[in-house]
Amino acid sequence: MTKTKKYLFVLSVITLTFSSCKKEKITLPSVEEPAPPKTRVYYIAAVEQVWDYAPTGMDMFMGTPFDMNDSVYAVNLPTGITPRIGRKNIKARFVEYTDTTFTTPKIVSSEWQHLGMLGPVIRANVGDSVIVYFKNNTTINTSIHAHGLLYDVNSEGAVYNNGAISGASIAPNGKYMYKYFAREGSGPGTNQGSSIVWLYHSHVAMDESDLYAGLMGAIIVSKKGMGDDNAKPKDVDREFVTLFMVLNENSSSYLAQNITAYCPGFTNPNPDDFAESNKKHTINGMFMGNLPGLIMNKGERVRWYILALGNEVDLHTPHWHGNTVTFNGTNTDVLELLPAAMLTADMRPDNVGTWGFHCHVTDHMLAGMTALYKVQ
Ligand SMILES: [Cu+2]
Repeated sequence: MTKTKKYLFVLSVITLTFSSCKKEKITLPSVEEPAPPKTRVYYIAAVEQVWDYAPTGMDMFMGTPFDMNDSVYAVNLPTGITPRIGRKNIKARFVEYTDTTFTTPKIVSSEWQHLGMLGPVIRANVGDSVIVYFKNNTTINTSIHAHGLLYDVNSEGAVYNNGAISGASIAPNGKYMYKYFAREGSGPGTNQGSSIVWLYHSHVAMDESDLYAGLMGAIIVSKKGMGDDNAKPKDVDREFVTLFMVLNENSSSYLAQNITAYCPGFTNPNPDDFAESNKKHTINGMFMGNLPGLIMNKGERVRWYILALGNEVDLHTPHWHGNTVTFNGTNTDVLELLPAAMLTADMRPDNVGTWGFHCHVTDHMLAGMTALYKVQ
């Protein structure tokens, strides 16, 4: 190596070392590109099944067998003066499948076991399109009506004088493709966090008998840049969706079928005989502490999406024991719900244990609108 070459070599090494040192010292804010807009495809069928409101056969909230009050709603009395349908009912639910053949249901992961009766969560980032391939595998007319997302009248999925020529009411065995777009207004507003929740449900009959059959679910929309590739909010570790509703089986499309199936010894059925016992006070279609899967770790960033549907009895005050939530910049442990309310609250659980999560309306609590959640 000549003297000059040696000099240049040393100089370049110094320069490289210096520049790499310089690079280390400067910490630029990480600029993350928002996930590119996607078309998210779901295959959802409405299916009939026998639903059990309390599969353990116990009042898990109290840790006891059904008491006198629980029995009104939970125990089947097939004959006698006061027949009761009990905890099992024929219902319709939205179930997610793997493709348009609607033969293989998608496996519900452990973190979403708590959805209970609810259909699959439909997700989008603002700017995404959503396509739902829908099949009606029930014996009643059904639809999907989405809140919050942008749709044209033929993807509105609702029966009324709206000029729809398709999509409003899908007959048994019918198929339909619903198309949506997550516009700015579908995502969180300036006072909201990185994601918000919307309802979707069947919207065929004005008395909502198709909805009372059990056809409902949640949509989660993340802010542009705040949702990951799967549209899950990046600043949240765990999400829960809970829907509070007095599922009145007297208002369901399947009332007559349920009377025939579960009270065969009862002639001249009069729905009034079931007026109270058919009001199932549920969280995600489960009562008396039977909802599984509300499990989280201490210190996680937990987001609760809280929904309600139903009638004038459906004013609920979900209450968490043991931990608090932040809702619209306010700390609380009780939220206020009215039918079709859609709220998003954040929890940073700091209190380990198994805690109550229930509606604080006394009558509803007594009727079993209760669950347990676990911080581990
Ligand atoms: Cu309530």
